[in-house]
Amino acid sequence: MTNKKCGFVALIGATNSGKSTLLNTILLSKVSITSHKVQTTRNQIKGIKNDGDTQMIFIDTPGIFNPKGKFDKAMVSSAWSAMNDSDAVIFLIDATKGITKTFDNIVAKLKTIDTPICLAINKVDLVQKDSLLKLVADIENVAPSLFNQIFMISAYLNDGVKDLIEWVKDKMPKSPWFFEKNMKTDLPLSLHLAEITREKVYQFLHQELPYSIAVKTDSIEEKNNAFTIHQSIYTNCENHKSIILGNNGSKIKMIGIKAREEMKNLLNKKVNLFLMVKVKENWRETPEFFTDIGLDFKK
Ligand SMILES: Nc1nc2c(ncn2[C@@H]2O[C@H](COP(=O)(O)OP(=O)(O)OP(=O)(O)O)[C@@H](O)[C@H]2O)c(=O)[nH]1
Ligand SMILES: [Mg+2]
Repeated sequence: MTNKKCGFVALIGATNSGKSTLLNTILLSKVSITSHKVQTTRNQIKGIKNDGDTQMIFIDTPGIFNPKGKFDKAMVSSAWSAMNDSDAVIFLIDATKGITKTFDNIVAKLKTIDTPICLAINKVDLVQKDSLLKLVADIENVAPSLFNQIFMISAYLNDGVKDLIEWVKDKMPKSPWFFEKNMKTDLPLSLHLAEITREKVYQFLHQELPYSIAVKTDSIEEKNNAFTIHQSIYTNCENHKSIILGNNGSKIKMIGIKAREEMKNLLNKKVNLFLMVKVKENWRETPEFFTDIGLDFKK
């Protein structure tokens, strides 16, 4: 008889609450991109954590927000589907934001599932203890007995995360492992590399621009102990294209340097990276931009 346990854990929360940061902290490795801008994660990103006989498959999801267009809707429904298919749910909230409209929306959905749910109040490094205690009391008022347990964590500082992992471990069902022992993620390499570049674009660009950006890996070639990678950065309009390029190409150059550095660490080989900026006005309505990252395109 096997003692193996294995299950799926959905990380659910408002955009910017720190879900991707938490995933990377749990894995002690960067798998999911993060940024201080909203709507960074666009699809489900799996991170695999093994502890003894237990395999925990954490699913980072797009943040919950009020979706408008087709692409937004596909992102949010991908988060809800992760929640529905999981063996345990971690609901992450930002301690500095408290109880918001999104909190109420998520609580309403959580009430419809039977899965064990814990609440992780994140970014506790940014708030006073008094206000935290009040927040917990308020939450217990609005959602009595919904949460199996409440944790106070700082995903960024890796504070309180160990106890959270123990909670998850305890909730995993008996099952053979789904992934090999040394796998950290099932993210295809081409997508992983595109995400790295998207993160760097976010770092270097003005607030509203990220929304209009998509990155695709066009080719990956390994030769003479080095990788040659070609990628396209898509944007909605010519104006945004010039912003991404910067004066004399200064911005795209910085994006390339930073992305290449991270790719080199991931691949452990020299990397030659070629970035092209392209305008595709309606990429948020184009099926391949959904399916490439595993989102459902609905007509
Ligand atoms: N001070 C502090 N900042 C944090 C903490 N956790 C996350 N952050 C920051 O919060 C911002 C958002 O983090 P992400 O991990 O990208 O948030 P997310 O929930 O994945 O966001 P979406 O993908 O847009 O839904 C980043 O700037 C993080 O560095 C924390 O514990 N403390
Ligand atoms: Mg994220």
